[in-house]
Amino acid sequence: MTLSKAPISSVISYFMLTSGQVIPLPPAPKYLQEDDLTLECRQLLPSLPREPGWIASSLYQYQGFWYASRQLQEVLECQQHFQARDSDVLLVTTPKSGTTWLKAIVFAIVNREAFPPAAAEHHPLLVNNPHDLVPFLERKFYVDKNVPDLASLASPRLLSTHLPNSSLPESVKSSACKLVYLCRNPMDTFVSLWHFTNELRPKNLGDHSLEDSFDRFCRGASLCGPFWDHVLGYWEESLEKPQKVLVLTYEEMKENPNLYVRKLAEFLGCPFSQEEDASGLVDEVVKLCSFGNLSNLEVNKNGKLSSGVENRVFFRRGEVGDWKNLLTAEMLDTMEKISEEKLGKSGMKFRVS
Ligand code: PAP
Repeated sequence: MTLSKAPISSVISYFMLTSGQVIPLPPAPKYLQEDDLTLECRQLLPSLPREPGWIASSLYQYQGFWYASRQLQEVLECQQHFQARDSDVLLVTTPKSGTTWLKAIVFAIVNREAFPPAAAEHHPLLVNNPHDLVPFLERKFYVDKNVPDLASLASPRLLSTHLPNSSLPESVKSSACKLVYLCRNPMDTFVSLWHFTNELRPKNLGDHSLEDSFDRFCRGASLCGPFWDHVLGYWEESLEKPQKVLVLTYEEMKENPNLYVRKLAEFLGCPFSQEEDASGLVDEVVKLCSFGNLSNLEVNKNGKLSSGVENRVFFRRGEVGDWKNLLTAEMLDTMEKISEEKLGKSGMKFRVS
């Protein structure tokens, strides 16, 4: 085919080579499409503070936190339509804090009777990415007729969100639903986010510079940032309502996963019985959900989410302290100062290495 003769339409994007030849680009994956926003969202965007995006073109600040335009539309929709039930469990994270791992663990805990973790070959986690088993509140459930509505899910529902505490839908605050909040030290969260967003950016844009991304993360202009305000909101809520909100850190879960699997089961009202514990069920949950196990499954190596994101990008190294391979002593110092300033008085602390 002669590339320069390719027909041009408004639907397909084209790329012009230096030779003057024009080649069609494959359609952008769903998570990069920004042209199908609701009228409400399009009208709101121009009034919001704006920063360059990490994956899509821009981030917008809404109720104090930063979102890409598609994500913002989903936030608006779930704030307007989501009806929490008393029996709901919400898994809450800032992006790259261990969402995928938490989803797997809690799914395995609450479904352990129907799907015993040891019955390995029949477990849903072996053939589904955890994001497909625990849906986000802020997804296109309310407008996309191809996606089942959250209201059609049977109770008790297991759901997730990246929303900050102050922006949760009213019904979450007024119902007796439970929230598990998992966070991770800001250095590893930032490094994981930097790798993740570079994977998802259109390849022709190249990688984000580490320094510029670091500066933006520290200023709060990152996906669902400011990171520290996100953490503080849930930390304070957990002190006020310990029966409703449980705060865990990635670092403590990595150090002693069995302990936190037990804690999670207790908090969710389904503690492991002595017999279950003695039979090794807690160990089985930990093993099933381990980085080594999940990251090696076919579905997580080659599958894709409906948003077009490849499952493999949710599994990189899964370690505490990987930031040491990338961040300078000065960057660490900057992060520590911000953490002290924002969280110091609250009592919330991260283990750094
Ligand atoms: P999300 O918020 O976009 O869903 P999330 O799952 O929070 O992403 O972040 C992925 C991180 O969790 C990755 O960290 P890394 O970049 O530092 O490696 C990923 O490797 C890690 N992760 C994924 N699954 C597990 C797991 N089973 N155990 C421990 N860490 C995991």
